Amino acid sequence: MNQPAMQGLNLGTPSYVKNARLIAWVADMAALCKPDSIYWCDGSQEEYDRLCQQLVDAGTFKKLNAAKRPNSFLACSDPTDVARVEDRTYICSEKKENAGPTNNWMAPAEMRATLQPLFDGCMKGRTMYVVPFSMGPLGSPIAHIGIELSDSPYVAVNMRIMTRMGKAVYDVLGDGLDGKGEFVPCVHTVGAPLQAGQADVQWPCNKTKYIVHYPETREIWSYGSGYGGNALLGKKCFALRIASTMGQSEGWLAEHMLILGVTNPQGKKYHVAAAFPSACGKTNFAMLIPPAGFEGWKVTTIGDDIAWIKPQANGKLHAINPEAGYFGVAPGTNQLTNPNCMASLNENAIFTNVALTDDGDVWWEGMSEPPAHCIDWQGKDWTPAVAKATGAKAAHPNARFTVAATNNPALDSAWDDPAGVPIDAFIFGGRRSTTVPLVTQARNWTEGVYMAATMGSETTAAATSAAGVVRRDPFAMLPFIGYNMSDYFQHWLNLGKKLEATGAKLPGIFCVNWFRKGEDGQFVWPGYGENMRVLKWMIDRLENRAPGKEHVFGVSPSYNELTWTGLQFTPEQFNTVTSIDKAAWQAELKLHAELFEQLAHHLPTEMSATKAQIEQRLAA
Ligand code: SAT
Ligand code: MN
Repeated sequence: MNQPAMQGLNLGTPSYVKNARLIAWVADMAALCKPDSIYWCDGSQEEYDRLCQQLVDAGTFKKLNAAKRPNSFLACSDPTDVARVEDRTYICSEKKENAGPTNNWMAPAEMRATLQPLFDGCMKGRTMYVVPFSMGPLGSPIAHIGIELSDSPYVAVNMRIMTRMGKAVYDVLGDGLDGKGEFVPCVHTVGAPLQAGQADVQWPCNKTKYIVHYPETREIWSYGSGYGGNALLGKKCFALRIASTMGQSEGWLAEHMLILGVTNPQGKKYHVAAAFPSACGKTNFAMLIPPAGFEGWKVTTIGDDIAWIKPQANGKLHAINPEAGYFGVAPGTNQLTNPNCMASLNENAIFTNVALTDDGDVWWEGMSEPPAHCIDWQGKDWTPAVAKATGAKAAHPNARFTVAATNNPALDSAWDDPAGVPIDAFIFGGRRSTTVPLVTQARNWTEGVYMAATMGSETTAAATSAAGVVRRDPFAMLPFIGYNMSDYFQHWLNLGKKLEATGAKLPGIFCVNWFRKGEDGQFVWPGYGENMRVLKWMIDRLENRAPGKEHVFGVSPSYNELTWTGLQFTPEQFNTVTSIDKAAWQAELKLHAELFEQLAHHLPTEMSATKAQIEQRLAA
């Protein structure tokens, strides 16, 4: 055997792993983290089953009733480790201005000095899993490779669902001698080393947490959390934060967008990429079922959360979903709001922080009638009476499911196509009870970038701040941009110019708001499947079949341009969701001005110029 040994620990490198940089890096990380052993994941079903059983034996997983939910598991986390930690997330670029005013920053050298003692011996008593993964179809020119080292088997099994994980990644990676073989190194530890003989806990983690990105060297280091985007490093850390910086330097886009296909009754297919902040029904939109009156229309899912989009020589933008699974919020998901999602969860699913029913199945708020009794996500007895008296939730509000995209009955046939799909339209959506119309098309690329840059959502009562405050979330990328937000706006503008120069037709850019409220405080637009009516109007616009009505902000439909078959929706109701209130828009523009002040450094002049145009139209 010619495998290198580090401090007595045999790396055990499989013979099919040939990339010298990778092997050296694993050796370095093993020497630092000092795991008891190293395990190289091959991504096989046998391995997945074995690791799940190991998690059951360790008490992290409960196997669900096989008759009700075949081959599915429930994990309940430590109550202090239940969501992404934005205040512990850092972009460590050499210069602070490159992280920009919306990111936490520390100088790389200072961060490395901070992390060094934390990672030293952090995996003692544990196994270090080597998790090879491709973000995007294996070998696709739009895809990229990552390797995650993690001391969490929960991470290893979740990564097998969420990414193309396994041995075949090493074939794409090669030996690295041809100058190719690039990968993003991702190190993750729960930060809970075990002393000899010390028993493990159900959900190891550390109260100190660091989610760290080094954009220049394209590295991710994550310490102290086992949950979601903190630990499944292919997702927000790689596919958005690091990938956005790769896109900036290489001329492509990494976006917080779902991708869907929509096929009309004549068989013509369109592709739409849509960005929404959290709690705006993104998964529902990605799995939309056309309503009555739309017989013959078909909506199919390519992705539910992230899009990587690369311009082609012909000026088209081709998009892939870099992920292979869905890590979605369970509470609120049900048979009425999202039947395709419910069907996706029938088997081979991992649930985290939902409730366990007495018959060994799962339940969450909003799924169905509450069970008479269940065990809540913290292991306590839960009954509707307890909930009424104490407000206790059976499932944590950020409880999640992890399932393969292939579970989705509405999965698009091209979802795994290495060439990606050509994007015809971008949608940007926020949650606003007033001001922003149901749907607006930007008159040009710059106006579209302006819409995306200024999008916002009203905070819900559950959030930390007061309800009703508008939180700006440019491009739904606020927590996910890996560099200066204003440079990102510029990147979008530059791309538009580049596409225009090819003479190709640019994708339409639309802004939507499903959440306008009436005087009674109730939502006016029915949403869900009915959003198809808006989607169809967008397609009519792309085909020059709908003249629309111009207003200060862009172009919106008149009542008769939407198809109303199968829905009772009066012109008065339509007016409530589309009207433009001058005073509200004047106040809105003051908020845009505040945002632009915060982003003043490198803010493209096109942003202030577009704002001035809207102001002029308002004054006219
Ligand atoms: O936990 S994730 O980052 O994967 C999902 C989210 O919080 O948006
Ligand atoms: Mn997301």
